[in-house]
Amino acid sequence: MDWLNDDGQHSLRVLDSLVLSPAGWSDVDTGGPSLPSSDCFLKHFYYPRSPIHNPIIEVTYNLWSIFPLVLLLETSSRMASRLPILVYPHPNLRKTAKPVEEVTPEIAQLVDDMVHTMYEANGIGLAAIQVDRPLQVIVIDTSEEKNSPQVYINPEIGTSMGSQTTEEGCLSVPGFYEDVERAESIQVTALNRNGEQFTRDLEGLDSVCVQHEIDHLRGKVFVDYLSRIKRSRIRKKLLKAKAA
Ligand code: QAP
Ligand code: CO
Repeated sequence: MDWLNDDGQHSLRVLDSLVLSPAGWSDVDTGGPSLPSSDCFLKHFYYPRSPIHNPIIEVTYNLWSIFPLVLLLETSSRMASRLPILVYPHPNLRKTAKPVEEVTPEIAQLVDDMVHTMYEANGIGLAAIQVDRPLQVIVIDTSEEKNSPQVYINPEIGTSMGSQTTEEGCLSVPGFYEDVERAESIQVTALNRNGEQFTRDLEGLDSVCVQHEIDHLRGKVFVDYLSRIKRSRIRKKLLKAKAA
């Protein structure tokens, strides 16, 4: 929570929602290097790539002037972490994911970590199984700008219609892409990050991506749709790459 920066000064990362609380700090979100205080000033300002994460502000401060802020920080959640992704044929990719009983702050943190991990790995979808958490949680973002994360907890496909063939990849099968045939459109019911139920009609890439991720929750990987010969070639190459 508190560490020394290069100059040996104390430095803090502050969630912007908290910065609004102390009097006179509300102009911080303009991003300028202009925090108006004699013993505390804005050092650095940036937005992480995931919009559902809070913007981070780093301030250099006088220990005593920041004291009320330190108390607020103790109740806040930590920054999103990049989680290690299991690579095929890791046996844990074959587990069956358990339903989430309640969307607790820990589950919300897992969601944030997964979105962050997906963006860092340049993915468009990630299931909790892939980060070795066998829970029914998936995140996707098929937008061009990578600013529209979608969260599906305990997802269930109601109806599905038509078919489409898409070249798929998988963060757990790095470097391999193959055509897979799936339903064209689906209706999915799930919980969001706030634990609220929703139903959505998906088509195109969103539909493919959610179907691919729901497969992960059942221990299924897209290579299972390929011929045995293609699958064993991929398996061999990834095992070899792991050993190297
Ligand atoms: C599932 O997969 C998906 O090999 C998500 O080197 C993919 O995000 C559904 C990725 C395509 C539908 C169509 C794969 C990134 C990302 C790699 C991914 C790689 C870097 C895969
Ligand atoms: Co995948």
